[in-house]
Amino acid sequence: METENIYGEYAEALSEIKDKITREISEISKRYKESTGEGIYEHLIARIKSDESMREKCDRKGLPQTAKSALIEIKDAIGIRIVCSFINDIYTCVDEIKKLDGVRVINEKDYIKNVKPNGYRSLHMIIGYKTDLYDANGNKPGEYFVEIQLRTIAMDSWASLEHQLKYKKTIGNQKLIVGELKKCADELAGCDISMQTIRDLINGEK
Ligand code: 0O2
Repeated sequence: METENIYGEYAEALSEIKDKITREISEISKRYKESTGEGIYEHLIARIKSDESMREKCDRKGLPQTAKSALIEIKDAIGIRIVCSFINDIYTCVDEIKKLDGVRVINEKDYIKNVKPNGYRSLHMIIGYKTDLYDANGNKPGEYFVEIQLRTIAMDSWASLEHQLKYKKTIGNQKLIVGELKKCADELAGCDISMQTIRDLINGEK
């Protein structure tokens, strides 16, 4: 028997909203490029959390596997990752996203200022996004949630490698590996700061 996708009748709306907000963010970057010559980010990836991952997340959080859990309780069915060249661009991007029509900030976690103990750096934002479509609470206009992660290229490479390594079965040396990963994260963070300084010097900012 074929099981229905956890997002059920809302699957199409999710995809529409993902594309719409992606377009709006890329418009912001285009505008910046027109006025400053540089885009606000290097690249952006948008995804809908897979049915399997969402069901697993519902289980992990002790929630029933329903569209309501997936779209109301869990707020990262739509995920957008914005990878910026420089640290300051992350904060500019955040400010611009907050100004978009229909956006409401639900929460913001700054793991750049408050680095996770393993060295993970990134800025996470959950936003509510108003739409003419029905949401899983039965409201129209409805509200869908989007998780936005913003990182520099260096933070992104570290997170991708750390994510890969986490799933590798390691026999021993766990402590050493964790320590080395943290060292890499801190060294990369140092490079991010230097690159920002170089850019500011070139642009004549203090
Ligand atoms: P995926 O497949 O990446 O989407 P919650 O989202 O409620 O389960 P929490 O802790 O409140 O958990 O969320 P938080 O801290 O905002 O982190 C959520 C996402 O950030 C994770 O998604 C990862 O993508 C990323 N992340 C957080 N910490 C780390 C880390 O130490 N290393 C790496 N590589 N990524 C991290 P998921 O849920 O793992 O799934």
